[in-house]
Formats: sequence, structure tokens, C-alpha cells
Amino acid sequence: MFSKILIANRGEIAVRIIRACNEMGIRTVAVYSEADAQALHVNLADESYCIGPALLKDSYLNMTAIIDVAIATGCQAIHPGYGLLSENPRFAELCEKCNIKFIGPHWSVIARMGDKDEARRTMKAAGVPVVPGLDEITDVAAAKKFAAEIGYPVIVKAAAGGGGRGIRIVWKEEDFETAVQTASAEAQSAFGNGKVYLEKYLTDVKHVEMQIVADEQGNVVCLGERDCSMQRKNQKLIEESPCVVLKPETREEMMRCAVLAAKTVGYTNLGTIEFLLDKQGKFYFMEMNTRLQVEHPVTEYVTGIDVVKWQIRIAAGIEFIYKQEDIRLRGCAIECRINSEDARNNFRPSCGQIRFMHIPGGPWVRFDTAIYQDYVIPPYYDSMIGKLIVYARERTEAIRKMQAALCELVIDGVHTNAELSGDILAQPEFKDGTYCTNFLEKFLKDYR
Ligand code: MV4
Repeated sequence: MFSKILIANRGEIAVRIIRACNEMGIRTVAVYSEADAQALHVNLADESYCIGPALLKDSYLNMTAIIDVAIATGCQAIHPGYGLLSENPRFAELCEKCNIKFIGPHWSVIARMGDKDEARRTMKAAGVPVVPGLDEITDVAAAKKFAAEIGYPVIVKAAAGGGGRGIRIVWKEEDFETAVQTASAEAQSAFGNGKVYLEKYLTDVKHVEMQIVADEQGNVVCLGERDCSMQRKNQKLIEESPCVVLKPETREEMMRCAVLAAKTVGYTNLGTIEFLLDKQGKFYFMEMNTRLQVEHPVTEYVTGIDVVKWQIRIAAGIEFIYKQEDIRLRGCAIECRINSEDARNNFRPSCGQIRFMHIPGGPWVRFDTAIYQDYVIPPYYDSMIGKLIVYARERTEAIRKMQAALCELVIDGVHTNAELSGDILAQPEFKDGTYCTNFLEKFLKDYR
């Protein structure tokens, strides 16, 4: 087992990883930017080093500065968290070259799944259902003909995109060429790769993802699903497990496909397979995330498994002790992301000092955060300042527990979206679980 790990991240996920290490008796090294000198993860780590100024490119994305600290402090491994360098194959490869274990899959798998067109081809070849579509568009006229055959609307996606970046929905044939050209040009400038592919755009779908744990001994286990359909502009707001509308036989088949997908690419460590689920109960592979997800606590509650600790154990070569038949999904967990933004003012980011703070408690109420009373939220980073996660055996009780916790939560000094989340939980479409990825946009049109 590792004796010292560097956490190449900030905020709540850095705190989460440090806590897991503390419970495992592993010493921790934090890195931070000049703007994060007062951040909680800096204080909680055994050692902490400033790696540069506030801007991400000069600090948390500065690969050599991070590796230098890891080597200088004698770390055997680096945990990348999510976002930042967590899905950067070059960083994972650099760790390997410097003989530092990257806590995640092999860099070649990150690279392969990072090409969403390549991922789609791989899954199709393995027999995982994909949305009807066309692999890489090389001939726009031929692609336009294909689009007419599968019928509009269609969606043009950047191979190097993902998570909502580099996508264009095309509702009418006359807009097809322009959409392909602009999507490709945007992808070329944003990702340095203009490759785009095409799919039938499925309306009224749910975003359901499967959590995979794969150890280095070839064991691959699925820890069930998360319904992540409550999204605004491709930013998840509320996630839950299980997915209310998923029939048991569909869940079983989706879990089997997720395990097949991971085995097909030789996956190791934690990963998530994203699916689209339509109203007829049919599901389709969307993309694979090769990292820990923000919403992992939802899975931890319904399985009783600490997935961050298992990431570290698996990276250290320890076999995952649970077989698929040992996984019992029990009860219901709901997560609300708490963002420092003004939901009644076009979600404008709200930074500043936390004047007063009260965190809800009680049975199965968890608040993962890095803010504290008097902390000043810097303007440079993501607006998510915490995650409120609750658990109960019955979903109705979990909803009530979340509503009560949101009411009890006090964060004075900045605006948050806590009230909006409470209002969403009260909607009939949330209560009956039928909400799709387009629900929130419609709900916000009348929200004041
Ligand atoms: C789709 C889709 C419907 N049909 N693909 C969103 C980002 C990335 N995960 C792929 N995404 C989608 N792909 C097909 N063929 C719906 C989504 C989608 C979505 C799209 C636009 C705006 C918000 C969305 C939220 C979740 C999923």
C-alpha cells in the first residue's frame, strides 16, 4: 500500500480524498494555487505546496509542477479527483514515466475513451447498444443523406468533446451543413481535433449512468446506476439512485452492458458508463467517463461501499473483494449540488465571504464541502461549493429528508441554488421520477 499520495485537485473532492487517506493511514500532500492559500484541503493535508498563481493553466493544470512536488515529497501515487487533469492521458502517461502511480485507468484507455467516436465504435463492435448514427463524418453530402434516412432531429458531436461540449442539435435539413462545419471548427479550436460524428437525436430521454469498479486482477463489478437527468446546460444539478423508471430486467441488461464495455477496453479502477434511456425503456451507450464522478456519494449510500478508498486500494494492486453477487442495491440516495450562484439572476456566479454557515445533520445526511465560516470563495474556479447527499430506505422519505436538509442549510454571504433544488424536488415529475434531461430547461422558463 502507498505511504504517501499527492492529491492533484482542490475543493470538496480534494477534502474527500484526504479524508479517505487519513482513514487508511496514508500521508497526504496537497497542491494549491496562490488564490487557495486559505483553502480547507491545504489545511487538512499533512503537507501542502503552492504550485502557482490562480489561473488553472498556471497551477492545477501545470503537470510538471505537480509531478515535481510528488517526486520531491516522495509520493508513490497521485489521485487526480475529477475534472482538471483526471482525464488527461498525457498527465497519466507522465506519471507512469516518472514511476508514480496514477490512481485511475491506464493512460491508453483514457485516450481511447476520450475519443467519443472511437468509444462509440468500440462499444458497437462489442455489442453494446449505441444510438443509430454515423461514425466520423468525412463526407458531408453522404452524412446529410444518412441524416435524411434516420430522420431529424440529429445531433452532431465532437469526438474530442464530451460532457456536453462540442455538440450541435440539428432540427431541420437546411441547417445540416452549417452545423457540421461550425461543430467541427469549434472542436478544432477548443480541443485541437475537429473530428465529428452523427447520431439520431433522442428526445425525452433520461441520462442514466452505471458505476464500474475494475481491479487489476481482471474483476469487473457494476455498483448500479445513477439517474443524472436533472441537468441545466449539461451541468448536473440533482442525481439519485436508483432510477425510478428503470425496470429490473432493463437494469440487469444495462449493468451487463456496462461490465462488457469495461472488459472490452481493459478498464481498471473506477469508471462510469453513460447511457440514454428512452420512454420505451430502450437504452443506448453515450460515453465513458474514465474518472471518479462528482456524484459518487449516491452510489456509496446505496451500496455501502467507499469507492474512493477502493480506487486507492485497486491502484495499489489489491483485489476488489466484492463479486457481482455480493452487490445489494438498497434504499434511495439523492444528491443536490450546492452552487454559489444566483438562481434568480441568470445563475450569475456569486463569490465572496461566508459570513455564517450552518450544516444540516441527522440520520444519513451528508454534506461534502470545502467551505467554512469566514472562508472567502475565490472567483477563479467552479461554482460548486458543496454536495448535499441523503439516504433513506424509501424514496418518499429520502425526498422529505433532502427537503428538510435544504431548509436547514444556511450559507450566508453568497447566493446559492439551494432554494431552487427544494422547489424542483416538489415537482410532480420529480416525485414520480419521469423527468427527462429537458425538464429543467422548461421548469426554469417560468421559475421566478
Ligand atoms: C445525446 C442526447 C440525445 N440523443 N445524444 C449530452 C452531453 C453528452 N453526454 C451527450 N449528451 C447527449 N447526447 C443523442 N443521440 C442527449 C444528450 C444530453 C443532453 C443534450 C443536450 C443538452 C443537455 C443534455 C443533457 C443530458 C444528455
